[in-house]
Amino acid sequence: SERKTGVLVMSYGTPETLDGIEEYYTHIRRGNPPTPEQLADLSSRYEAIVGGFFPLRENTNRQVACIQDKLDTMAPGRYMCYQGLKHARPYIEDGVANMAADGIQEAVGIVLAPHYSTMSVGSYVKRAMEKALELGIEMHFVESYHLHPKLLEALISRVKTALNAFDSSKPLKVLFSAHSLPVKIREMNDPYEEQLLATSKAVAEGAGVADWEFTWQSAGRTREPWLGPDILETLKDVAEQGYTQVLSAPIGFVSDHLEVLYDLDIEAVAAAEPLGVHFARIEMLNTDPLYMETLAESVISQDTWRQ
Ligand code: FEC
Repeated sequence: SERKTGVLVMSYGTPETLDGIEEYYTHIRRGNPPTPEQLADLSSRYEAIVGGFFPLRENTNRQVACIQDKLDTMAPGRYMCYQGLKHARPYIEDGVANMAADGIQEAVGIVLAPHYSTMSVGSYVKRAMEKALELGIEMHFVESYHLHPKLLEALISRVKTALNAFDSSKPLKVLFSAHSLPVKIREMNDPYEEQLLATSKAVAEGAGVADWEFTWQSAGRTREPWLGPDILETLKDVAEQGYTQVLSAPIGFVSDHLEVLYDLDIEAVAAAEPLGVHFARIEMLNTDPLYMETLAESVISQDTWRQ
């Protein structure tokens, strides 16, 4: 048939230029502009990361193009991908409006984050759903894909590869991590923690890793309590226990971006050094074909209009 199903691929978003950081940060803070100190601090983190100031934008663009390719292979002519970002243009609402402008009537939404939380994926879905209702598009959503066999396979192979670079005669801890969220998600019966532990356990088993822990990272700088322990605390603990090597596996993220290139590669590496711990991390998924297939297959499985 000629009618295409829209695919709204949603991602966090990043500024386009250094001048755009303030608007971006204000959006993340739900309209409250950051103080000059907060703005300077965030700008300096962007300036410190390698791979360009804002690698997330290119990575998201490439991911969306690769998902389109996979969908074209699996179901030629059926799908048309659109991008929708949480905190930058094109915003989620722009992506839905672009679908409507192209005459799309049915669409599937998916987020470039494998685990569901009401505060993460849930908020993307809510915004897309509201705009879709307004514009008369029927939308279904992939809420999580944290145990998709191809996602696990891609992560397991990264862990195995990274382990080869360590000294097998010295104690090593694998630290799985994800973005922390406010502790209040526990009162909402949120599946986030359980899903992250399930991915960690499956990847550890698949890679033959017996000695691992899950820890949080990148907690927000607000007064409310965030889920812990933070990876910087966990590093101190494992050093005290006699570990001299840590493999970091940030399974809650899928791209090279600030939370990985700064919080792990700069901040955690600097914290590990004086503790006598060698800290390295697995490669991010980016456009790994198995990850792209995970996304394409998850989209197709939510496309109930297919005959
Ligand atoms: O490379 C880039 O430009 C963007 C990197 C980036 C990713 C990312 C992913 C997640 N976040 C999540 C939750 C929160 C909550 C707050 C929050 C704040 C920030 C700030 C920056 C930032 N986040 Fe983010 N996040 C990224 C970047 N995030 C910058 C603001 C400064 C700071 O605190 O460092 C707190 C908001 C508030 O004040 O109320 C909550 C979650 C994810 C992973 C899932 C996803 O990708 O959606 C959850 C990438």
